[in-house]
This record gives sequence, C-alpha cells and structure tokens, in this order.
Amino acid sequence: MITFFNDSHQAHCPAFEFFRGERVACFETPARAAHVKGRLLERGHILRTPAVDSSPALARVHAAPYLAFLQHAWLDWLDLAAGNDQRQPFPSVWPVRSLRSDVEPVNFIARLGLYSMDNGSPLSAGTWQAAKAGADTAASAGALVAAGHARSAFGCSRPPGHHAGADFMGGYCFLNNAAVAAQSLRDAGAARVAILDVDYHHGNGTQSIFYRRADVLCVSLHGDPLTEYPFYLGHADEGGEGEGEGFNLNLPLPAGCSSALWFEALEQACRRISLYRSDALVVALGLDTFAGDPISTFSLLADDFSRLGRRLGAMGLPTVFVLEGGYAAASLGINAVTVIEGFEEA
Ligand code: OKP
Ligand code: ZN
Repeated sequence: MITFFNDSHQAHCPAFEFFRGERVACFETPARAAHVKGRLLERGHILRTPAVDSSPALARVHAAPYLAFLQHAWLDWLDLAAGNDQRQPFPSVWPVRSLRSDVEPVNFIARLGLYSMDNGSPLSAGTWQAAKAGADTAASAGALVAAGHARSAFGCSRPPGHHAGADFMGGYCFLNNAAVAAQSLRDAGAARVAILDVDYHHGNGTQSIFYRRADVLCVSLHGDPLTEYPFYLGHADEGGEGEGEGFNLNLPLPAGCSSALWFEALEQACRRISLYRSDALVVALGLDTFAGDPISTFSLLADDFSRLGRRLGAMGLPTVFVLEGGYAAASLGINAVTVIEGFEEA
C-alpha cells in the first residue's frame, strides 16, 4: 500500500509523562513509527514523503487560536525562563464548568491548560513540526485516494491525533489526523465520508469535531469510558446533535473483553457504515487493542488484525488509513502491516 511517511515525526520526543503521580518514560515514542516504517519496507510497501500541505484542512477542523498556540508553544515556553529548553511544560490548571474558557490568559501555563484536556500530552521542542508533518501525511493520503490514483493509502504518522479536538490537545494527540484525512476527502469532492476508529481508546476529538455534521459519519469501538481513558466521552447514547444527529455511533466494550465480542461490535460498525453509503472511509488505525499492549486490556492477536484488514477491504470503499495508538512498539510494525495486507488481500 502506498504509505506517506515523514522522518520529522522524530522531532516530537518528550522525555517523560505522568503515570500514577510518577514521572515515567513516554509510551508514545519515535521508536513506534520507526518499527512501522521498518516493517513496511521489509514487506515491499512504497513509502512516499508527503507533498500535500494540510494547512487548509487543519483550518477547517481546528480553531485558529489553538493552531496559533500550538505552533508557537515551545518558543513561548523558552521565553518564560532560562533553562526551559531542559524542562517540559505541563498544564496544572483547567477551565472546568463554571470557569471561563472564552478569554485567553496571558500566562503560558494557563494558556496550556485552556488548550489541553489532560496532563498526558507532553510537549517537546519539535512537537509542532512533527504533528504538522503527521497531518501532512493524512492530507497526502486523502488527496491520493480522492484523486482516484489508488483505492487506498496509509498516512503513517505520529504523534497520534484522535483525542485532539477543534481547540485542544489530549492523550498524546495534538492535530487530528483522521479529521484532516476526512476533511481532505470532503474538500476533494467526496459528498459523504465515514470514519471508523478502531483504537482501544474512544476518539473523543474526532467525535466532537464532527458531532454537528452529517457529511462525516463517526463510528468508534473502544474500551468503555466508565473505566477507560478518555472517561468523559464515548458512551453509547452519543448519537450526534443538530444536523449531525444520527451520524455518530459509539460501541463501548467492557475492559478485558474477548476478541469475539470485539468482532461482533466491528460487524455492527461496518453495517452502520454500509447504510451510510459513503464515498470514502477513513480508518483511525490504533493497534493498542493488541493483547500485548502495555496500557490497554483487549486481546487481539496477529490473526485478528488480518481479519480486521480483510473485513475493511470487503467494505469495497476508497480507504485512507491513519495511524493512531499502539504501545507495544516492537510489535506495532507487524500488527499495523498485518491490517494493511489483510485489506489488500480482500
Ligand atoms: C492515546 B491513544 C498512561 C495514561 C494513559 C492516556 C492514553 C492515551 C492513548 N500513562 N494516557 O488513544 O492511543
Ligand atoms: Zn489508544
């Protein structure tokens, strides 16, 4: 499968994140993408450097003040105090409920809280460069498929994107690559686009971006937010609002559930997408449903990833894959490419 890949993903390389109150090494690492690249090359897939600028799509799915904040965040952080190049900024305060989020403070950490949903999205010097390059891979894959030059393409990006909303980062995500791919397909003429998110975690950012739109159907299967991140979105009763009513489908599954149950949910997801009769499909390809994932509780194995790929291929739709999570880095390449090759087999 034609894959868009940019080595500047490596520029996003924070030193640590917080886990149970402690600093721990980041789960979301440059090694993840390196393993996927390695496996793709090993299996003879074609890697291309993205040549499409995602800026127009980004402007349609993200808020301008958030994009401006993210683009300048590292330099603003450096301006705050000498030695900050050796420190990692983290938000410490958030505008919940009765607080105002319509006035952007001057204080950098207050602005970081305004534009974050959690303290789990560490920034580093090259975060913007990496995230923008990742969005470019999604836009490039979307453009290639929209032009009919290929039935499918893979935007192999990191950091992931599906927790990032119109105006916030979260869960290792900064720019919503799946939303960029879907918007790129729309802008190139697809009347209806479906997004299927198979990451272990609910894609709250993607859902919220398209929640009031009927032109992009969002379907997600994920760990039940009652117990799993992102906790505050992803329930079964979230069906869309206004014009978007009926165009969001969540299929939450109990933590620790069997692969058999997961595939039953996949079937429901595929049925909903077929009914929608979309012109294209975007797959938010998280591989943290893998049995060996260190932060998730589903049990998918190699054969399951192949079956997933074949089921997606059988949908018969022009398809853009976008990489999301998957933290068993050494297995991520094999698992991602197994899905891709299952798709091509079908
Ligand atoms: C991003 B994606 C572990 C805490 C978990 C949130 C998980 C984000 C997953 N230190 N932090 O959906 O794979
Ligand atoms: Zn995930």
